[in-house]
Amino acid sequence: MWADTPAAQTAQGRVIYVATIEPRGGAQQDKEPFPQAALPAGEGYRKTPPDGNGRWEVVTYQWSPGTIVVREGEPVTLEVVGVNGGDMHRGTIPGIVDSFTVKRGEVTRVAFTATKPGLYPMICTRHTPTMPGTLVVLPK
Ligand SMILES: [Cu+2]
Repeated sequence: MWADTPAAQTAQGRVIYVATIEPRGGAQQDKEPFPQAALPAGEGYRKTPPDGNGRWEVVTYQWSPGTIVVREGEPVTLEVVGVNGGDMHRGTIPGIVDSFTVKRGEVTRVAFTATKPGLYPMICTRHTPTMPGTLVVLPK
């Protein structure tokens, strides 16, 4: 079983530690009224109306850190731990990494060597539009 998990992929080069996180806020309706305006569409935002106790909440999802810097030609491994944001994230870095899955409580290792300098989005296709990170590939 262990051999089949993503974490079994061998780390190569520099290891960069990343987490999926879920910033969360809320208030009591009587002190801070629930904002009625809808948030932009997509699973990347979640706003919960006041519950029986008058408590309302807002949640979003992020990669932490949101900006990752590597060098052209440098072998790196992202070691991504699923902390929050639901049970699972579906990641992609178009042009660099086709897809990877991050599950809560597990580490997914994403090994790559970027060969072209530039800015690449690191997207979670489940939590759009709020979960884009940026992979910065510096020229050699
Ligand atoms: Cu996500």
